[in-house]
Amino acid sequence: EGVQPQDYTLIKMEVIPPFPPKMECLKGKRVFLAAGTLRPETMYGQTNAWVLPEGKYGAFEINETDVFVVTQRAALNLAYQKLSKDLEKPSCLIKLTGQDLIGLPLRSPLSVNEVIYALPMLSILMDKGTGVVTSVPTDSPDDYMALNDLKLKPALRAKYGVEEDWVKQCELYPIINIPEFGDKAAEKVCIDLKIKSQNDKEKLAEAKRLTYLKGFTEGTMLVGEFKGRKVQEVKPLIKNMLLETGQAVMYSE
Ligand code: A2H
Repeated sequence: EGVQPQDYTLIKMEVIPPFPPKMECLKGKRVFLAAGTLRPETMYGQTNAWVLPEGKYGAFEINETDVFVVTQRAALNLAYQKLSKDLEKPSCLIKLTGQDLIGLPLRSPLSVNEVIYALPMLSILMDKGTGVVTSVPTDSPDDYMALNDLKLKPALRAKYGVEEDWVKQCELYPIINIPEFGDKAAEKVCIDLKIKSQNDKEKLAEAKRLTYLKGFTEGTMLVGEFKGRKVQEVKPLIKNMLLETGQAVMYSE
């Protein structure tokens, strides 16, 4: 881990009941995949969630009603940050793998799609954030390439039991304009840099660097209540709106 603390906004992506048999013991609880993001202003463009298929997750009680699906490591950090039913200690109701989560239907704040699905991403790090990521393929090169892989490769879908419909509904919905890169910055940069797949680590790092900086300094919102305003200006406003409405919590590590 780095020396600098990282402050993530955790987006509460609610699992829509009924739960699958594996998760039956969670019946009656509000269960969320909690996705760590540094770009809360992009949540309008969410198309799906990402999990690591072989990753180890758990369903942890945050309070009397809410359960977060995250890594054990994140649950421990959350407990130290007073986000646990028990004092300074995670309360795990059930262990799950990423594979168990694939295909779960979710309702996520600000997303245009009413229902989105959890899908596999192979580059997820289990020692960063919560191990759950929300996908915004218009503005995140990693998300764009992981989705592109699933769209183009039936064998990859078959391997992880991904239905074509879960991927087909992930249409790129423009949310931010960047003068140099247009309305779908991640797509443009991935094409320009000729990135082949989600495993193309070096080029993806360059794509991220380009879009992350420009998105923040030069981006303008195309949707939502802050349409027409600069990303830099509205990012804290959107973050606070999500926090105040209980649709997100802060998490640092
Ligand atoms: B970001 P940093 Cl639109 N493994 O959110 C891999 N990636 C992870 C992760 C994990 N365990 N936890 C979080 N992330 C992703 C939105 C977004 C993000 C956009 C554009 C860029 C971007 C939608 N996905 O990040 O290493 C999350 O994706 C570019 C850096 O802590 C999170 O923000 O700096 C970001 O990486 C955190 O990365």
